[in-house]
Amino acid sequence: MNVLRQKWSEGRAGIGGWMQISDPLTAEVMAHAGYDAVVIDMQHSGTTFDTAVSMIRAIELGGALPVVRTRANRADEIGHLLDFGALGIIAPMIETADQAEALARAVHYPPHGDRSFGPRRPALRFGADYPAKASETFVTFAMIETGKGLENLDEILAVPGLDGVFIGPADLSQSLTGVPRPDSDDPVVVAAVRTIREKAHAAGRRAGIFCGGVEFARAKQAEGFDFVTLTPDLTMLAAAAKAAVTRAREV
Ligand code: 3PY
Ligand code: MG
Repeated sequence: MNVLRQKWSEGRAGIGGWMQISDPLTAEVMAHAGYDAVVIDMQHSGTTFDTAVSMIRAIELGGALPVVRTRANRADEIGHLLDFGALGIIAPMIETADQAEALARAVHYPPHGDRSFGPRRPALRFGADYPAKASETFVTFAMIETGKGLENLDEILAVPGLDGVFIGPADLSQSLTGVPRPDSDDPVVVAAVRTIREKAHAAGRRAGIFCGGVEFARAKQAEGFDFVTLTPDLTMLAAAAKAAVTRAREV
């Protein structure tokens, strides 16, 4: 079973890593750290398709679920990533039910969608009957990260074929308050984040959220979020490097 579904069936949240560094070895290191899933962020990194595929393999090797936050809500990119082993898709900037429907159609084979047949890596791993069980193997999230997405949330949540919604707090905060702040404590953003979680759960869907820091992630988990992603790799590298240099200069 997809490890995120496994966690949810146990009433627990999935913990994700977030990768902006475009490198397979780093992906393997991240996966070995013990995250349930590691998300390759293709929207805001330099990660190309070929590198993403190598990172997907490395994440599998490290024992975590390979998930991709795609550059856009595009069926060709999404199908291609599923064909090469992504077991989770997070599509950015979903603002309407039509866009959510396009996402659902991109991930599922007919009759529930339009995914074109050619599962190069999943066929190796899941066997000849992969097409019949494909939809069970991956999870799909529509990102809610604008005021418009929030306005249309009820219609988006009513679209079949998606596991849930995933909040992009920086874009959401930018859209609602004019300032892009992850982990925002602005009351307008806090209320929107709560509304998205509550509505997702009322609709029988999962709620995930990007977190800049671990304390924010702990708080969101305690509130009932089903999937939280922790500090991005690049941010952790920058903080660790800076702390080491600062300490070394103290002599
Ligand atoms: C956001 O916070 O807007 C995201 O998309 C997370 O990277
Ligand atoms: Mg965003």
